[in-house]
Amino acid sequence: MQMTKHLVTIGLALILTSCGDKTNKNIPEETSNSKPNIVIIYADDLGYGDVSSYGSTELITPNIDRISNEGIKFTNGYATSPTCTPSRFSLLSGIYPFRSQKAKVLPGNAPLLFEVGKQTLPSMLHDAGYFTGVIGKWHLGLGDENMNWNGEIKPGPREIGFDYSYIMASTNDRVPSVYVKNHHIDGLDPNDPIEVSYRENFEGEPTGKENPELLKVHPSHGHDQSIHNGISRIGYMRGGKSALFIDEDMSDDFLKESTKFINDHKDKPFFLFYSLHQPHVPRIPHPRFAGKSGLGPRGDVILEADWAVGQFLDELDRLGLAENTIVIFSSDNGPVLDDGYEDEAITKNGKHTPNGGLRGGKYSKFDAGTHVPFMVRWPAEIKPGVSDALVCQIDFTASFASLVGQENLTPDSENILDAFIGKSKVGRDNLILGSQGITTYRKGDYVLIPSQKGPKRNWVNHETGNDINVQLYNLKEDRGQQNNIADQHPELVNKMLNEIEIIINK
Ligand code: NG6
Ligand code: CA
Repeated sequence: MQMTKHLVTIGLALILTSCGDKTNKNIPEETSNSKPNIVIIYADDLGYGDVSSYGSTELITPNIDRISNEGIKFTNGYATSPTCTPSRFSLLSGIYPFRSQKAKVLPGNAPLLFEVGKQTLPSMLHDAGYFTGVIGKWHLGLGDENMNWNGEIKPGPREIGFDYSYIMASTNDRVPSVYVKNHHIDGLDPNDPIEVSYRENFEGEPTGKENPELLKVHPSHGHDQSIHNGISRIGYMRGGKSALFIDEDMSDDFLKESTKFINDHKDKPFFLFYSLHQPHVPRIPHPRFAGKSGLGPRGDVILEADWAVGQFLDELDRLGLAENTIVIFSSDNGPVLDDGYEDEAITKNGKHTPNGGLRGGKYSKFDAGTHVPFMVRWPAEIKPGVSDALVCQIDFTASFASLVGQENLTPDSENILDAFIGKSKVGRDNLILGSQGITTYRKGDYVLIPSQKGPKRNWVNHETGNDINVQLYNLKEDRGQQNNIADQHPELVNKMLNEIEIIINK
């Protein structure tokens, strides 16, 4: 009798727990396990040519290669923008970055970029019964006009559809140098509050500009404000000592959180946005990886990221989840060598070609700004192969909505699920790239760069793509964008210019 009563109590407790868990509300119990888990592993500034399955011979990335070899390797995969914030914004919102004036590289104290209440990739998956999480780099703003770093930090990821978040507040080169777990700075001591400013320094605090003797890595441009862990950053901060991250440990911190996440949620469908910080500056590998690549810290942190990807894939295997988990690997924008620190990225680069023979790089209108490694693995459904279909990160929302039986409510995401899972060789018909003024237009094999005044080279010595003459390239015949064929195809140029207007005014 006693025993029965005990079992009833446990049973009731289980029922109550699952009723209280709103993440599972829309799907019947028996189908919940058949939905595939979805993981997006997102690198920061990794180029098309930085991955060995995409042709790199100087840097070997066996673990990232595993994803492309066991899934579909896309040769025409794109981020929407040659910088981070706009690309991440459109990946999560299904909105082209040019539609938002605020979707540009954000300072570390910017408010949340999203309009709360609108459908996003995580909110759509949450509604489909997924447990949704983001771990790693965020760089999409936090809070509103009442932002208090020492209090409850919201709105943020939790308000746009993530059930769990463990994020770097901004970038590894911008203050505050802390992680935010759900609504609070992780590890913050209330007796040592943190102060953050992008206008002026706090009295008595050293800066990279005034105290270069305190630095272990020196800035080459910018990055000369507050110093933490021997590295000066963009912006000023003071206090919060117990919460400050250690750059050398960041990769392990995010890996640990990500493996914990899949362990904690293995019994239900989950969506994880595992957002790596490598190889963005400052490039500070764990000592295990320092010197391993022979290409300096940029190469070392790529090997460190590749190792973390391998550990994560092994954990999926160990948990028996690999078969029915979609794993996507891509990057938020193209590569750059010197992005603000003297870290030997140029001097030790040797024969390595981070842009894989594409023209330009990070910040550029030329192809390498947005044309990135892009691979999708799903052992249960995908037959390994290579696809030339035009695919973009903005399409995850509509494509996965169709997979999980939800309606896509976002304006610019397209359902190209069949292309993502290798059932079709056809992806998008066309794609607008860039944010705000830096718009280019890809259609089939052609890419059009409208007339744009401005310098030919930027502060990192990349070609910007600016030209007063309109540019048209056929990427299939001219991968490196060497022959501007606009003069030979005036009708096509006009047609494409008109199509841009139609999409912009949609
Ligand atoms: C630039 C930074 C660069 C990087 C970039 C954003 C300077 C001089 N340069 O302004 O180091 O932080 O912004 O990169 O400050 S992204 O990948 O996050 O978009
Ligand atoms: Ca980036």
